[in-house]
Amino acid sequence: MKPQYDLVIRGGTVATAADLFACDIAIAGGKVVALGPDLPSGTEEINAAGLLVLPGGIDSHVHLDQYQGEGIVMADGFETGSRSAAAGGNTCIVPYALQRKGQSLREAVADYHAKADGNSLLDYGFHLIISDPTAAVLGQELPALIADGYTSVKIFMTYDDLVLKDREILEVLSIARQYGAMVMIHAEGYDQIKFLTDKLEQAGKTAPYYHAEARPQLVEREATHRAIAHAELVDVPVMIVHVSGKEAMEQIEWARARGIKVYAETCPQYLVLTADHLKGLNMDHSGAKYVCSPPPRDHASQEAIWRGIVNGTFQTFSSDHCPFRYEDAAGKSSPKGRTSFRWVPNGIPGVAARMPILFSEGVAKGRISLQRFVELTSTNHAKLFGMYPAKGTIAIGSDADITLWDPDKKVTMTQSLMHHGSDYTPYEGLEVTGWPVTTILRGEVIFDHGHPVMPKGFGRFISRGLAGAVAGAS
Ligand code: DUC
Ligand code: ZN
Ligand code: ZN
Repeated sequence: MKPQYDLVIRGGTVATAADLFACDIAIAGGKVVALGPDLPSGTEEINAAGLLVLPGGIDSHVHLDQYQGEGIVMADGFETGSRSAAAGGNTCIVPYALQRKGQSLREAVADYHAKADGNSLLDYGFHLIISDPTAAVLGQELPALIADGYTSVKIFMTYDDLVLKDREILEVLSIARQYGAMVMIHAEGYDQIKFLTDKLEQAGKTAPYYHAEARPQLVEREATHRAIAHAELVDVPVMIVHVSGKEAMEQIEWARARGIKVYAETCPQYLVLTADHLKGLNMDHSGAKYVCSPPPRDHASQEAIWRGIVNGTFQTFSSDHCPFRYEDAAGKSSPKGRTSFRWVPNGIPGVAARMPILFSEGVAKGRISLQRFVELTSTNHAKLFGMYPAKGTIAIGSDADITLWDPDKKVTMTQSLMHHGSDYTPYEGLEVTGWPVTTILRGEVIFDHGHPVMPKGFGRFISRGLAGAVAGAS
């Protein structure tokens, strides 16, 4: 008899954000078409006995091929970045299309399409980074782009090339409110950072570690509060990204208690790294490998972040993959970067490490349920960024984006497993339990047992809808 389906995944344990059940999954035309026991045969069959069958990971905070200033080159474009994401169990990423000052937003989006086109192994959308909110950007380009499926925007409260004034933030928020876009906010205050950086440099404190001292939690707390107050004034939901510790969390929890709609994201670096990593070996330049913003904090902050992961303060867990090479004049070791932490490019790779770290530290250690893991790594990203239920779940009619996960596999994280363009991983040597073994996008195996299977370019651009509701967020 002719097989009824393209692919049947048999004998696994399926986890969604809501349920955990044993069943087979039948796939046809890239979609899930049947769920149940003992399904008829498929042209291809995968035996998933002993494995978890999860919605493919969605990482909604990834930087690829993004301009970082003269002479600095990001270590991943769409080919290596999406391959690394697939190695880590992801089927969809949402990188940024960065508007440079003076540039039209449309032009920025066209540039990033050209970078991604034919290169991405995974499906992808784009968040817009607005650095120059001119009248034309706010009045025409942004509304038109939101209508075209670029339904989220990131804005920055720091960085010379990106920082927006408070008035500009308010203007972006009010356009987002009018057209229904989600605004992600990088909440660290520009002037406080500049002030502290100048003082540290004057005192001769230029090693990478002082990056952390130039951006203490207070700086993040102040900006988080200001961002929330702006959101309250305009009456629009916002998402505070890469929350690093207790002080920013308290602002978010305070706002939620007042009925302000604030979503929050955290990342693996705030669970397994601390500022001590920035000290390197005796305060040498190797600390630059861990320079990211906000910086990793201390053990008490890690515990606070866990509390927020468990109790629902956080809706998403993303990598903030922002990769540079270490032994490279165009990366962490630029001649200028060696003179002061001020010039070390901010960001670390993590798109392949994100899911294994949360699974191991969260699920395997009994801190969170498998359903919460799925919510944090996939479902809520799809809901908040307008891709649900095509993405982010396993249900009849959804895209067959599936990760087969070995919950018992013990792995020592190491550079060669990351498949990224950086020459290091900040998680080198970390022992984890649980690892993605097969990544399936729209019914096709794209990465299997450590190897890419599909060629680059298999991924498609996703025009996204507006944000949907997320359980647990006020
Ligand atoms: N902000 C990010 O979101 N990513 C990397 C660097 C940064 O400052
Ligand atoms: Zn940021
Ligand atoms: Zn980022």
